[in-house]
Amino acid sequence: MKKFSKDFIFGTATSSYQIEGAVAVDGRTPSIWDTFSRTPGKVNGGDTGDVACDHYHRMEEDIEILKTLGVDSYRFSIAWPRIFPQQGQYNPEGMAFYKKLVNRLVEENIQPLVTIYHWDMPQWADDQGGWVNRDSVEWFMEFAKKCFEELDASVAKWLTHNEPWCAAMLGYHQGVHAPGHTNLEEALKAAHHILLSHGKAVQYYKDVFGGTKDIGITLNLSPVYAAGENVNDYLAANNFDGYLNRWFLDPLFKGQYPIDMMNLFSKFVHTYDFIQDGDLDIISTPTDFFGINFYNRALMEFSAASEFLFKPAYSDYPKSGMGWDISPNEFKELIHRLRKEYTHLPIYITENGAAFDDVLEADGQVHDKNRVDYVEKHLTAVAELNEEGMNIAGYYLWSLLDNFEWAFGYEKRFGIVYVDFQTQNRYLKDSAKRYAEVIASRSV
Ligand code: GBH
Repeated sequence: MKKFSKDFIFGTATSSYQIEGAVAVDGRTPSIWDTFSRTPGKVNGGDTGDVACDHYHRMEEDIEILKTLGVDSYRFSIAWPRIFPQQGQYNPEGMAFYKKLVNRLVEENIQPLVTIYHWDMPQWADDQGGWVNRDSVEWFMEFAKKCFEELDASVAKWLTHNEPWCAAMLGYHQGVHAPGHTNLEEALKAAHHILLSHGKAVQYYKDVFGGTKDIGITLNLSPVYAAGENVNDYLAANNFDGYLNRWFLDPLFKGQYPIDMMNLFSKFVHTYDFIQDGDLDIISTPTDFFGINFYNRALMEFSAASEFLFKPAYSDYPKSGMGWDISPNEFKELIHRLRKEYTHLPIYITENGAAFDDVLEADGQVHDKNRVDYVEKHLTAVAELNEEGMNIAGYYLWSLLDNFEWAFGYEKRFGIVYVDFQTQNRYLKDSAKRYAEVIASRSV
């Protein structure tokens, strides 16, 4: 049995577009995900976030579930097009929803961890180039400032961005997320402007706004391994590590982009002039903590045919329902590497969890033993890391509810609470009951 300290933060996480629904309510305008999901062929089954978990209308019920779980904290994000439905037009009605949410959480002694941006950029911003346009930094700042002004008093911690790699690379390079472009130069610009908007928001929060809460950013990180012992596979692994991890870690913590990757990408990029003097100083502005979303390790092999010489290799590891390797040991190696090469900041695991094919029984039970195992293994790893002095300050299970899993629609279920999307009834899965026990006993 592993023990957690009394200050360790147990939480669950969600994001606005994935759970809220109510996409045209109280002045909200479309986001890039409304547009993308309504474009035929982009999302599995043609699913959209139009209704999702209808959380916008069921906030109270969902807070009751958080109380049943006994979480210390709840992580959610703010829908930008509710706050600025049009450029320069602040919408207090949209903000009212989040004010109510943070106030209710505080009343229930649940600390709000607020993600400012979790991928739902307003369509009006995308119409002007989205994150590829450097003006996006100013658009984001206007949004972030309103969030600070209106919500800071009740918020426990701030995250500027969730997973810039996904927003930039999946959205602008691979085209599998909104806005669905396939252009590396655009993706690198998008990544740069997202990181720059992060640094500016941190500086503004601390120096101008005078905020006293902790503020940070969350990256999705996967430790990368070479499939074989040969030098080509090591090259592939290095390149994938650069593409996924170092392209974001290095500017944030070392104030520079990895030069090997700049070199590799340069075939597809006309100029790096979008990286202006002083930008990297802003991007590397110190934060108070570091957020990591961890799901899986990556195993790569050499591929002469692929643009960056890597491709995923066959792995005999057990898999989650996404086909991702279940790899708690490699999670520990990732944290060791971060401690050695990047940062001593407190680390929060801001997402960890797994999709599986859940079955809702006639009696309302969901026996998701595989998810219980997954969570126990990763929480055990967290506890072991803390025994080694790695300072993991908290853990947020992804996700509170089954929800809109981006390009996979509603087919993939990550929740510890089952959502019947026909009735919107919620059912605690076994994993939710187990998590409640872990939290109550502060041990796994
Ligand atoms: C998160 O993204 C999101 O923040 C969240 O909204 C989403 O619902 C949740 O996870 C579940 O998907 O190493 O080649 O196997 C997930 C980010 C990025 C994690 C890609 C898995 C696989 C890359 N994902 N990664 S690979």
